[in-house]
Amino acid sequence: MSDGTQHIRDRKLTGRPLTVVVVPTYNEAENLVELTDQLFALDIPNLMVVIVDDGSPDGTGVLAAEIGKNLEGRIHVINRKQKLGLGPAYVEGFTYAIDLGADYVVQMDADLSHPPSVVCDLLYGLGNADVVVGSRYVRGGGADREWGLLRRLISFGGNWGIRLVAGVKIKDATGGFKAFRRHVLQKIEFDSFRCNGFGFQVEVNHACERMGFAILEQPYVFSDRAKGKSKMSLQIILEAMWKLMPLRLNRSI
Ligand SMILES: Nc1nc2c(ncn2[C@@H]2O[C@H](COP(=O)(O)OP(=O)(O)OP(=O)(O)O)[C@@H](O)[C@H]2O)c(=O)[nH]1
Ligand SMILES: [Mg+2]
Repeated sequence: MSDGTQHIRDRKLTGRPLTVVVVPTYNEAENLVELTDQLFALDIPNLMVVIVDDGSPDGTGVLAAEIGKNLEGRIHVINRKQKLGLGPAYVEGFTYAIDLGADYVVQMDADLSHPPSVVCDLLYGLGNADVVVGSRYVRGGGADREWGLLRRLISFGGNWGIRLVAGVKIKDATGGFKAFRRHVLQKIEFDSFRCNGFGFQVEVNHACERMGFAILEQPYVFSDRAKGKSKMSLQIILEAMWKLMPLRLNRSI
């Protein structure tokens, strides 16, 4: 696979910013082709995708490299040896994206719960903000249309509880669909983060608020994964509740 320098050269020639989408994966082979097809069909001129795979037994990492062969260095694959969690995977992917020279970095799940078409809206929002957070809980956003009332209440209540525990103002504190200007990721001190699971998303939001970055919430409608299995577990939920508590002490809201 090419190292992607062609696109960096293109940027120097055209002056177009480089957008890098970082996607952590664990056993997402069933979703990867659809995801990358949809992303590269978007009207984003200088786009690269970084897949951070944790040694998926279903061959996601190998598949990602295969897909990349036809895409002239637009897909980069970071192969980690074992499942080490969402948070560290993102930190590695963000660092890689910055090293590639990304002007804008997008983060999203591989399971198509985050609609690729909304990536354009997130990037558009960066015209007026440092960080744009995809949000299910602002006007125009929402959860999967198939969800019943109980599931909606659990999801909304969980997010509300976490916001309270961590002292985060962003309405969708737990989601992992966001776009950042380069300088934001360069300034966040990821070494101080404690969560490996979805609590990582809350830590990022907390850091962005505390550092005074301009933050916008962009509505989107979340869809349940159609293929593959969720990696959510009770352990990850408990980790978030337990490790996020001290965050509130670091700020007043
Ligand atoms: N590299 C890496 N990726 C992970 C790990 N755990 C989850 N992921 C990926 O992170 C994204 C979110 O994981 P999901 O299993 O969809 O979890 P979720 O979206 O919080 O929960 P659901 O709503 O149940 O799907 C997906 O792209 C996963 O493949 C991990 O340990 N390492
Ligand atoms: Mg998911």
